[in-house]
Amino acid sequence: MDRQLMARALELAARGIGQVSPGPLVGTVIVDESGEVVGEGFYLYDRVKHAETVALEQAGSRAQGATAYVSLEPHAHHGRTPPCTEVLIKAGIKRVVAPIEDPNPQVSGRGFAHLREAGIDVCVGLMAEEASRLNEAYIHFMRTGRPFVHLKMAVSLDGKVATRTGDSRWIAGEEARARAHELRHQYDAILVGSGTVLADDPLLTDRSGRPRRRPLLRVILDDRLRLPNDYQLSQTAREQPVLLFTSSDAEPASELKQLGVELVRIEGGARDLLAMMNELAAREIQSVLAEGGGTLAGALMDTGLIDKVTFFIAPMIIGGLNAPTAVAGTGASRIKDAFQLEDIEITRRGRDVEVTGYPRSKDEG
Ligand code: AOF
Repeated sequence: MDRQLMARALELAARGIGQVSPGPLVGTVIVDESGEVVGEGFYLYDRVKHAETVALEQAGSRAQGATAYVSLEPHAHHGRTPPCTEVLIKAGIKRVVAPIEDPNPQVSGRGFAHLREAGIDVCVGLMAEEASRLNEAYIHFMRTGRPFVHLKMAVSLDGKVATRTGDSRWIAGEEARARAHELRHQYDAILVGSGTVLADDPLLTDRSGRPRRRPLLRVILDDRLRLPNDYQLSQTAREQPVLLFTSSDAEPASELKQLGVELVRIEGGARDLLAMMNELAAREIQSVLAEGGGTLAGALMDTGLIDKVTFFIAPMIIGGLNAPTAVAGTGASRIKDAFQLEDIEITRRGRDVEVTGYPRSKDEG
């Protein structure tokens, strides 16, 4: 029973996808003493109200003596809202079931302590893995102060991302490409290297059709400032933000600026990806979907900045020694140094196979 209700709280939390960053996804279910669900709620950043408050308002007086299933530790500090712990205590909640602590240093552990001090029975740990996964970007952002970086690539069986002439449309089939748009919806920013932009002239928008709080920030790493003015990204920069990182201070910048492209100079360019991530974090970008190409993927990999990986593998062999592969950079010198994945999920996407996983030893520093 507890598990089913926590699963429901997580499901409610997920309704906030695209609308909570830089905050967490939170869902709440209130169940009265007879076992009836009397309130449900989830968090949306712009609604301000926290999940617990939404659910308690629905429950009204029926919250007296009830159990609250909350997908994240209720916060005990004054943020944009009064502490949720106080709201739960005042409503007469008798028991709180929550999977994990809130990694926000202003909260972590204090929410549970506050509830216990008020005599509430607090049960922690149920579905902790699922709850951590759901909020992986928030947790990473809170702990490291850097955005969560998910590398997504589409490759052939022989690991190529294009032919020797640069043709890449399409390696992944329709289902895999639809899935890629689902992924875009979950992220605050999309990141690509200028090589990919020059080759594909992409739009890089979220076409999931679902609501987002902030537009998907389109981030280009363009060391030599090669983005042409007449490309889709430059031409649509007024409607949807484009942020270009470059190490160049060349002249064409002024025209791109006029088109609405925001330029940020980082001295080291691709060699200083950390500076780029810090700049994104300063803009409250909690998560980044990196979509290649191989040079960017290699640089991210060599710098240890990848937190999650999704490869769509298409059943085709492109061949050619000079056809680009998914990950360039320096790479591993020995197999034992290769980037190993764990917690792997393998899913069929039409005729393609999706492999998603996490780096084996994650640098949380
Ligand atoms: C909860 N329930 O629904 C949410 C929580 O002031 P805010 O609204 O921006 O939120 C500040 C912090 O409150 C946020 O970083 C996180 O620690 C917690 N969010 N807590 O109990 C909720 N959204």
